[in-house]
Amino acid sequence: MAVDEIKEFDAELYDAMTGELSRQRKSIELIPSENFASLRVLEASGSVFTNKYSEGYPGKRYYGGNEFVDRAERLAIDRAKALFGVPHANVQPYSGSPANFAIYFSVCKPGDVIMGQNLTDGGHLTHGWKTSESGQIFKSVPYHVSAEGYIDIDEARRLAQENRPKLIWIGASAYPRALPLREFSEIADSVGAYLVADISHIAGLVVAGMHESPAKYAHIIMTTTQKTMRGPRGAIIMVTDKGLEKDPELADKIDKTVFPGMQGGPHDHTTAAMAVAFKEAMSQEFKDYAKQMILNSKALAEALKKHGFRLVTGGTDNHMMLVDLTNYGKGFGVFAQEALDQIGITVNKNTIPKDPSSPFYPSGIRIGSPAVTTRGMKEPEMEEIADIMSACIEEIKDSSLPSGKDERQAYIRDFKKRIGESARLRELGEKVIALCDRFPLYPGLEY
Ligand code: DSN
Repeated sequence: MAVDEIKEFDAELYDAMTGELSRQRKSIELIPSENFASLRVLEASGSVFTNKYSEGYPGKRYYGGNEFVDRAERLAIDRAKALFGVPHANVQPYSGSPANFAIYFSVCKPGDVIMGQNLTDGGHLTHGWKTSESGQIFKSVPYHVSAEGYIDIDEARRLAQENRPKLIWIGASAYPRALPLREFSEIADSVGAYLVADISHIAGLVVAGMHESPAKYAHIIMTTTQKTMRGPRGAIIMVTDKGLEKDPELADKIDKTVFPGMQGGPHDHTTAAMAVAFKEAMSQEFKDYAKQMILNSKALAEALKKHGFRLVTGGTDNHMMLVDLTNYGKGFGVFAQEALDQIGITVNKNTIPKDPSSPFYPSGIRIGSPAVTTRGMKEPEMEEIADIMSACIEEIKDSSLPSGKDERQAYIRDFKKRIGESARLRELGEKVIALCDRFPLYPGLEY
């Protein structure tokens, strides 16, 4: 997969592309929603399917010349149905957020009550957060996690009884434990709500049997395909048997909302890449990958705990964990993210339950194992990563977020300058590169 044409034609973009490839190769990627797609997936994403318009669905298109697109889309649909054990799949949503809005507009009307996990408790923006249209078009009644970080099922049950939502989300962006699917299905059924499982984070675990499947509990399942599924950037919406029992027209409603309700031509190159990723996800190799992802996540969690870090809920059942840094000070997640970035460990700052600070200056970081596991790293490397992270945090432990807004910005500017000059962080950065070099990424790929 050479990019010689770009190299010849556009030196500036070529420079950005080589920079990004080198960044990915030389850093430890711990953002739990990121991964490394296979060269096969990248080839399909960059294929001639980019050129085609195919509004409609296989066999029912508004444009000619779709016989090969139809084949690709049918492959993606059939493989998604087989992987997730569902009777219907729509593989056209451009991404997770538009997919979630397509679900809303298939089963809800503006002003209807919806329930989702609160954003600062680990939920997703589109599950009803106030700055998302989902929190403005619908009446959002969020549920929360307990002080220990587990979903507060009793609160969710009470809120559902009191508010009679039309739709309830189960699924999160920052939740390190198994989803209480059976409990949420009982809650949704008791008030006649649609239960929608947004499994964007855990889909790869679900298809490999490493997390319980929502297929028998939820009416609708949505997942993005680029996270633990290791596919292209896109999303799919599935209707379960339970969903069709509740509303035999549900699949049709979803399809009509996606197209022509909300989207025009599907991204056929992404559909093709999904087909490849789904075929990969059917393999024993993928099952082994998912198993190792969890072993690595647990090993990283244990190693961090040995270094004295507090993890929300005390650990993890899945591919991710939330590190609570409140003992270093309010908003310390900002410093941790910057300093780790400086040494080549990529994480994201994240709120922790009952965060004393704000989502922009949160007190924790969110980390996970999908990408490092794809690189081939195992439990011993998780311990090495925890050692490096601990040494990095130790180096910046005296940093503290001022309370005034202007002072904060000046302090963070100065902090970045200081970490850029730190000999200790430079030394840790060299360790990161040495570790990465032992696990080559895309060997043979030349930009
Ligand atoms: N941005 C994704 C994540 O990082 O979890 C969710 O949309």
